[in-house]
Amino acid sequence: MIVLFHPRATRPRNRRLPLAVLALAAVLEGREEYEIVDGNLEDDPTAVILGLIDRHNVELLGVSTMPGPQMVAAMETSREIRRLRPDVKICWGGYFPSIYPESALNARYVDFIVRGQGEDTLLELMDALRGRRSFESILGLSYKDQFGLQRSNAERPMKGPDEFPWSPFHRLPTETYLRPSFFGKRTAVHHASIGCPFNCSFCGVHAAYGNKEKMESPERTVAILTHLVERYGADSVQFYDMNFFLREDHARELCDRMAHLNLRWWCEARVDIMSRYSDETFAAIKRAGCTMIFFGAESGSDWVLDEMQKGITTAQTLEIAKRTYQFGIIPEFSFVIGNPNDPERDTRETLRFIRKIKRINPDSEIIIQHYTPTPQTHKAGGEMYGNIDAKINFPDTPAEWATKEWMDFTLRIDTHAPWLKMKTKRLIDNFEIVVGSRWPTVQDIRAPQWSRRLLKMLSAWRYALHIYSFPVELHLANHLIALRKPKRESL
Ligand code: B12
Repeated sequence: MIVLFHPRATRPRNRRLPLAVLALAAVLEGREEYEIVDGNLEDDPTAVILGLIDRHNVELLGVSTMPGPQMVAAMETSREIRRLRPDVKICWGGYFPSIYPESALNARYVDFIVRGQGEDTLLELMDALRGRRSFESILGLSYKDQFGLQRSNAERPMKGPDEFPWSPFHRLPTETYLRPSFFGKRTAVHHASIGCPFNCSFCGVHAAYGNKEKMESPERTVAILTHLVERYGADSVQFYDMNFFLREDHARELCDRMAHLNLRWWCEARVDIMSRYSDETFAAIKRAGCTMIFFGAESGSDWVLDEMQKGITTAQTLEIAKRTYQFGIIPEFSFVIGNPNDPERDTRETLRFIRKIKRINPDSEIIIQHYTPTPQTHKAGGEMYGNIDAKINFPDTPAEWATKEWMDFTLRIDTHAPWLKMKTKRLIDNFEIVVGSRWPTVQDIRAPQWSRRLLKMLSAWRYALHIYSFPVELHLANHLIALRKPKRESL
């Protein structure tokens, strides 16, 4: 038996379908005996895994892990299983081992790591474990040889979603994953494409997927959505693709085909691509139920966008702010502030730019993040954005990644960036709370109306007068609101 483990990545009330293990389960279905254990559902997943090991012949524990708290949960369970059942082989896959392969493999309790797309690699690994092929012949696999030395095989070329079977939703209590959100009472998640063809030098996606994107056929996307609607009652969906709208003809066809499902949905897109779309396509997107689109606007300075190799301009972002307003779609603009070469200028210009966006489209949701470097070792000549490779030493082991300092880094709470003066960091954080109070996010469905009114009232003068420092009253108000929010979700 294979146990696919998805360690806890979020609070139970925010749980989503664990797409990574479902994608792996799809290729195991009907060929291998397997079980999925989801840490977002189970109180004690380690005990559940131990129970499975005791009742079955478990040949492999496959652990899916993203950087962040999910990696810590992966580490704790893997360590415990290795201590109590040392014969079970453990394989890590997902974004953490794909971006930091050596660090993951340095753990004594990790025998194999799968970099990038995992379906075929997992099947081939099972063959190798059963002595039917060699480990060195498996693309995308890193492992320890008989002398304990790390071996890393070549990358595996990526396949498109249509080349794999559908996720076996029946192997999970799928209905319990459709949670209330701003988009509906029962929000599902789906990935309608994989990979990203762009080269942004702050992003971790190429480490897992190179620089290609492969799209699912519109027929298949609609068939899966129809299944989620008819079988599980989904009324809304979040598309987790890196670029949902890569091609206009594809977007148009998909939107026309899915309109009858009456779903309200969210997706991620690029401002350069969508600013070239026609009004008819925007209207079709809106008709199909698109409610909100996430855009990586990243900066209010074109010189910063160039340094990031982002491939967009600030003019395109403003254009999108305008057009989404015209078509009644909420844009969610995300910013990565703190250019290592001139963080002060980047911050000044970006805050000014965000104010401009709000003037054009006050409905815009604003997400502010501190620049958190991610290794670009998988790209030819890949240097991290800001040329800071020499200034940062990433941890060598999962245990070091799990320390408070590196968790704060991963979660973008405090990156300890040597180029960011405390004064500038504070300005970014203070601006974030002022703008977030002046326009509280519509996505917090548990926030009562009074709390929105209170935050708007308290922050209006600060925003109007550009006074962001010491927003103590806003911190207090947010704290109070968090305490008073209903514990159980309701719409
Ligand atoms: C959904 C999602 C989340 C969800 C939860 C995901 C979950 N696992 O439950 C939430 C919202 C909780 C989340 C949170 C965070 N996320 Co997130 N998230 C994503 C997102 C949008 C989709 C991931 C996904 O489901 N992909 C679909 C599956 C099918 O693909 P996959 O995960 O790559 O799995 C394949 C392979 O990796 C491999 N594989 C995976 N696991 C395994 C296991 C085995 C055994 C094997 C063999 C293979 C294998 O095979 C799978 C099938 O091919 C990605 C961006 C993206 N579009 O990919 C970001 C992404 C993974 N997140 C990211 C980050 C940074 C975070 C946060 C740290 C953000 C923050 N500041 O808080 C947090 C940390 C969360 C935590 N607790 O650890 C980054 C990671 C890269 C990086 N820069 O470090 C990404 C890439 C976004 C980005 N562009 O920066 N996230």
